Amino acid sequence: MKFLRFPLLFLSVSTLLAAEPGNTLIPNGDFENGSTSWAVGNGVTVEEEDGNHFLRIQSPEPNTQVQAHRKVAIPAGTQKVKVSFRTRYENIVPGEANWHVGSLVMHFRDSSGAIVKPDPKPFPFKGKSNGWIEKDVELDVPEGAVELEFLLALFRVQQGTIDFDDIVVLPE
Ligand SMILES: [Ca+2]
Repeated sequence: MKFLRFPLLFLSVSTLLAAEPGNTLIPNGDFENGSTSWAVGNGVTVEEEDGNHFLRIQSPEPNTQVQAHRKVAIPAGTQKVKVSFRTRYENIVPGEANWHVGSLVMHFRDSSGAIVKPDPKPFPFKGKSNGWIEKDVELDVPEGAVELEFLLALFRVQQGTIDFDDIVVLPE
């Protein structure tokens, strides 16, 4: 029965990868504790499928900004962070401006709360994703930055739904 061992090995590796990394800088980036640590606006909910929880942002009417946000502390001396997340979206019809789409936007901020440039490039999403997709980016931490702010949003779209899960921020 040797052939059985490969599927079992694969299963255990998958299970390990699904666990929240212990040293992520963004607790509850996987939404398993609901919206704890997140500021969520109207149209934002935490949903559950097969025991997994994720954030859902749904446009209630055209030209409305619907968002969740939070800031996470960047430990002193951190030069780079790797940000990864999963998203799934459907029927996102953009609004009038080119930034009127679904988006994950990040800003570095200094100890006074001011934005520190350069701003990380936003992740724009429109149309549909055909299921969950994974995204990641490595960011240089600008000098003076002490926090990384996350904005998950539908920016004044005509309609649409976007889900986020497994947001992880790892110092490198
Ligand atoms: Ca989750």
